[in-house]
Amino acid sequence: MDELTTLSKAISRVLRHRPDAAGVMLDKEGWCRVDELLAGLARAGTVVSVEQLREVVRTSDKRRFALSDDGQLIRANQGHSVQGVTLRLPARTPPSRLFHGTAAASLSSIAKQGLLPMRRHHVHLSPDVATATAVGARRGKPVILEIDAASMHRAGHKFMLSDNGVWLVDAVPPQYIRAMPTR
Ligand code: HQG
Repeated sequence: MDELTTLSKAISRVLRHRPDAAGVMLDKEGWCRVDELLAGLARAGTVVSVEQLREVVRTSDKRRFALSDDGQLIRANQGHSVQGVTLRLPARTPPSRLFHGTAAASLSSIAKQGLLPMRRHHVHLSPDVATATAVGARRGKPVILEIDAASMHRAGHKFMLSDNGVWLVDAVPPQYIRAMPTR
């Protein structure tokens, strides 16, 4: 793994899951002071310069992080599990179909329960099959689920779009999920 990826993972962990591990506080929308984050990471054994941090933000393939306009604050755009952070994203009308990549081993449980956020705050849905495939491939050979977002939306489910293009919902009931044929 290259150095920027290692740093990106360390920063993701603090900003999404474990601010306490670096001894930093996130505000209600997930923002953290950059100087506090760097000091906290250094205390925890990962020394990162402001320039490296900016490079991580700039080069993140999924635009995982956002810096405030003045550069003083940073947050993860989505993916949180930490208590007390609520992204205030507006409700949006989704495209008629969305996709979710998962592992074959999860299918029977998903068929019964639908998609649940598991340890995160939301279920993450992708706008295209290629992205869903990459997400699912993190767990081995991916299985792609097609989500009938139009029907869900009509039924009153709230959809939000993160700043980096991930669609977020509280859950997806089984009746809106269809497994796509594997290619
Ligand atoms: C599965 C990455 C059994 C779900 C990606 C997934 C994404 C169930 C896993 C972001 C289930 C949760 C999120 C049920 C859901 N029974 N399994 N009822 N409901 N699952 O990592 O969507 O690189 O929390 O299918 O790109 O895989 O980190 O969610 O396999 O955007 O920036 O439970 O993480 O972004 O896993 O990935 P995750 P995800 P980063």
